[in-house]
Amino acid sequence: MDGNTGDAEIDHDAAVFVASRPFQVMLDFAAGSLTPFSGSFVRHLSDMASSYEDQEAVKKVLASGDDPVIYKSYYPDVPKQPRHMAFLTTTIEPGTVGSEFHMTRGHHHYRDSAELYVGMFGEGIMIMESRQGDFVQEELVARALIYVPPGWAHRTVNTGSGPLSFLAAYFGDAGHDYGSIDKTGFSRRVYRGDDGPQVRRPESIARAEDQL
Ligand code: PAN
Ligand code: ZN
Repeated sequence: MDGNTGDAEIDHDAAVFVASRPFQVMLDFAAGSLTPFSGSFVRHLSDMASSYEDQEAVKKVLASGDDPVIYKSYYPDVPKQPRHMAFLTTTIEPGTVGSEFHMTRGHHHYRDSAELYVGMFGEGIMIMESRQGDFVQEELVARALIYVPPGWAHRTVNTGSGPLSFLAAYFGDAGHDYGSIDKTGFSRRVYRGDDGPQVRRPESIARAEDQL
């Protein structure tokens, strides 16, 4: 099965715990991959077109016949069940769509549970938002560990000039809820500014709030 496919990925019918054997894989800090890996997925711009604010910019790129790779992930074969720990590497290519930096689609977990991010190389920002609307941003760079508590949606943004690569470890039965983020988005987005990255509310939301 493809990785991170939403609710379908959780093995609801499985016995409470399925034993599996210990294994070792190598983390490639140069390529941002795992060796060996049992699965991988690539997200192109067309796979997450609606995630970006500037829809004119998205249309322009896709109409030119280009469909750039935004990020690629590698994962080992870990049961998607309680008490297992899944992990995945992700490498986000540098660039912007309009003035918004390349980023992951972002998600909640169906089963609210914690996640640990480990920066491997590159420069980025993780934006996180609780179900109550609290917002936190943290820098994701080599050797940074970012702890995402249960109930916080998360998205990773590449603000650097080269690829951003990281490892994320999460509960086997966490599941990935993309729908709620696709619907509501995050309250902030990350833009290329004259003096570096800017994390701010999208213009459309800021305008609506001014009118309240
Ligand atoms: C990460 C993400 C990965 C890709 O492993 O799944 O970076 O981002 P999207 O899943 O938002 O496309 C993670 O947070 N796993 O739970
Ligand atoms: Zn996650």
